Amino acid sequence: LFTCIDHVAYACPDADEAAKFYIETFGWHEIHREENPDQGILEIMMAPAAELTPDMTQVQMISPISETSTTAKWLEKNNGRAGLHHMAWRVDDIDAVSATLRERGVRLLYDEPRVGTGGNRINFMHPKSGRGVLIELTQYPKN
Ligand code: CMX
Ligand code: CO
Repeated sequence: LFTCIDHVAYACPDADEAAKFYIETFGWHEIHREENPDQGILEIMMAPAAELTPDMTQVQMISPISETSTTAKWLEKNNGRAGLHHMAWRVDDIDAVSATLRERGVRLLYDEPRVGTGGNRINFMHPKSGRGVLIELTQYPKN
């Protein structure tokens, strides 16, 4: 059911600046960027190669674009310090995975998946269910 770690997310006040650092210092590539008003963030997907290959793990740079976003709250609680924020597992069928996880007592944040990066369907396991780690589930659009 789980394919791979789709991305690890880094929350910071300025995702653009963080992406620039990865490009200039590590030679990474910007794969995708978008503003997600539902999540209140700017997100930039970075990868070690210019083309995303199946199963490649990305780094997602996120920064708040709204003061009320959960990412703004997270940064505030972290005294403005950037750091690792969540990891995301790529899944084939988020509805089936969610149902199984719920059966097993895992707390998911949303009743139904919401729209994430590139139109993916996403949900999150609460950090209390993820042993202290916020875990995202992400399903790519089926073509
Ligand atoms: N990683 C680990 N633990 C976290 C956490 C994180 N990113 N964010 C919060 N927590 C912990 C807190 O430390 C706190 O623990 P204690 O109760 O032990 O102190 C607890 O969770 C509650 O935290 P809070 O600061 O009171 O925050 P909220 O309950 O208001 O919100 C959460 C927490 C997870 C529900 C909220 O951040 C959320 O809805 N996240 C999902 C959406 C999201 O992260 N969007 C950005 C990324 C979008 C994307 O990747 O596409
Ligand atoms: Co994410």
